[in-house]
Amino acid sequence: MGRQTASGSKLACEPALEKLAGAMSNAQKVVVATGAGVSAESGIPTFRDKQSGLWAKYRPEDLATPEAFRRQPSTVWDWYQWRRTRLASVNPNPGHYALAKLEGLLPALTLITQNVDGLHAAAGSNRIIELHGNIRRNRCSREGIVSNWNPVETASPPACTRCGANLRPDVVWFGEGLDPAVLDAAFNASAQCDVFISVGTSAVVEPAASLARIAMGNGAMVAEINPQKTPLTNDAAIFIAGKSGEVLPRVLQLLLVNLG
Ligand code: BV8
Repeated sequence: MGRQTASGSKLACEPALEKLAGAMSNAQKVVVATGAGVSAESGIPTFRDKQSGLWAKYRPEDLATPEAFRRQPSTVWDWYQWRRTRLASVNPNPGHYALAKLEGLLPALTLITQNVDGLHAAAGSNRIIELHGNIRRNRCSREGIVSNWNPVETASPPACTRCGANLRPDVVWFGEGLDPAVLDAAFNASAQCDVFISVGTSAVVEPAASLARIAMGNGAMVAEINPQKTPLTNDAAIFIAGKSGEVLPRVLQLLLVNLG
């Protein structure tokens, strides 16, 4: 299957979009795997973007670790509070909404996300595998019991009301294993799909980056939507160079035509 590269312009990427929509309408199972780029048009900087303000001097990968939380619990907690508070003024974008509608159109569509911002659920997606947890939840760092984030909580970090240990964000940090059940679900969905679409991810962080390879290894057609090329691009059957908030609504339009 010849690989098609398309530039961001609507006309130029149209053939690739039609090919992708055609494959999706004939597929038994579709997986869409998203990264931080899908939330970029909602105003949330990606991990590749430079951080701003107080956090400009930090790299996310230096803060999102158990060691950083052990060493500086208050600094790490405050970084998450900054990210959470920013979420209050952020909405899903057309890319999130298009994925929620695609889920309604394609019963066997599974959404796997690396994002922890909860915007896919906010846009109406239901069948979501959150690989790296969700920033809107906390968990006790000793008991592991999950609770919702309480915006009015001021302690940094708060103590568990049961055992007194620090609460932590309910996310997976670098160097931590993913929830085995979540990872199994993601591996199974990727291994069983006919079409795998990687959207808005630099395809670097593992084990998320391996999902496309698993799909490819099982004969799925792999497509990528990203303004930039990534380590996946050269192996993808279709590469659409564009923003998810523009490309995904177009894929939805074409699929609606195909499915009549
Ligand atoms: C694990 C939650 C093993 C937290 C995240 C050394 C030491 C320790 C581990 C490692 C190591 N070397 C490698 C590893 C493995 C490590 C890893 O992969 N490191 C990378 C840096 C090489 N992985 C792990 O540690 C994982 N765990 O391996 O465990 C283990 C097993 C058992 C027991 C113990 C240990 C855990 C990884 C999860 C880390 N947590 N998030 C939080 O958010 O605070 S990762 C975080 O970064 C995100 O969730 C996301 O996954 C990742 C960022 O990647 P992207 O989403 O792709 O975003 P990025 O900014 O990179 O790219 C954005 C893309 O969007 C770009 O391509 C851009 O072009 C594009 N874009 C921009 N605008 C748009 C767009 N696309 C479309 N439309 C647009 N408008």
